[in-house]
Amino acid sequence: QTRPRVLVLYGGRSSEHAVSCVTAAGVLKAVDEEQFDVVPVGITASGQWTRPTVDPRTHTFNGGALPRVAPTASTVTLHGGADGAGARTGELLEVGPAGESTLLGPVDVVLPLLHGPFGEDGTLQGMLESVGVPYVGAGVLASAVGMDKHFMKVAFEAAGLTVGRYETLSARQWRRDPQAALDRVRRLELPVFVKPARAGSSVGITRVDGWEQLDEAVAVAQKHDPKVVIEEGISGREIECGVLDGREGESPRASQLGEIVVHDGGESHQFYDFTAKYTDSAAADLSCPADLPAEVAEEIRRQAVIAFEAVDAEGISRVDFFYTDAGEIVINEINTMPGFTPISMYPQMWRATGIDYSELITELITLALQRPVGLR
Ligand code: G1L
Repeated sequence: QTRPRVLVLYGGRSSEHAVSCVTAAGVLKAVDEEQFDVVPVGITASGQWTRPTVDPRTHTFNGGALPRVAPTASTVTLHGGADGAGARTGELLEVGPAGESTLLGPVDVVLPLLHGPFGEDGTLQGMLESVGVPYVGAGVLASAVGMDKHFMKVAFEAAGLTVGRYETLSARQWRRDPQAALDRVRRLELPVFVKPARAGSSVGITRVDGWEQLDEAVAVAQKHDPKVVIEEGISGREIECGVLDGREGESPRASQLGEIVVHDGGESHQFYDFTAKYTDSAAADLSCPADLPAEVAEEIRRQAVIAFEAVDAEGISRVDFFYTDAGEIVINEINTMPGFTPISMYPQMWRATGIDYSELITELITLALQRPVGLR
């Protein structure tokens, strides 16, 4: 019996290249090699696909991360193929500097541990759809929606979830009448958070406490994305829930809840930065399970599954909420590619629910292998 061949893609063109390398190190160490035949392929910051020059599973690196993916003379490509029985698979090929090619064999499923910068999300998924290879996680539309703070809210509102007050400044609205756009924003209550609509890792975000700061905050956000979202600040506890898809037609499963506990000097999650999110010297801790009345926790878990379905997510998502002092549950965002190192929130919340990191990886790959390619 042959093990399914899993292509682990990491690195990539986004600012989260380094995060992806940390994640890949964790995943490659934990993946069950008795069940899966793992093939790691790195993507450089400029988009070249390469085979790692050292074996990332046996080699130990500084800080436990894989090194940034560096350009090499040979390039790896993935294209559509068929197995002996005519079933679709992916085929990996390595093309050398003189154009000579080497078959690297079939790929049964892709585990994409990366995402593109704004505007690009869902693009890797689209490429995998057209090749015809199944992959772990959300599809094209859900990946794009999960990256877009505006359309995410539209989907949540349509599903009856409560979102905070917000305004969107599209590039088109800004070109047409920036003054009208700013007037619309000034109807919100201060403080507001000005954010690029589709940038990852909390870059380009400004907290605005007086309207005289708005123009500059919008300019900063627009450097990262021509579309900007302005959100009213919400004061409340920050509660997260991990959602893991159900097996064959079963409902998605919600984890124990985690609470982000910001300690002294730390800013709230609405604002916290790359360091706080991805290093363990963070200004915030996760408390799991969150100390909440049972019925509140149950309701948040229920809403997390609704949010997952509202954006048509698949496989995995982390859903973030505010639980206000008035006892209101307000959804903040969904992340279809949550932090996924062994110490990230998502794996921690599932550990507290009884599924460890290796089991989680097995479950995600198994879900992807069971999923049909194409319309579903
Ligand atoms: F493949 C999964 F499971 F869907 C998946 C893919 C990517 C889970 C989590 C992630 N996250 C990351 O790759 C990242 C946080 C390193 C960058 Cl988005």
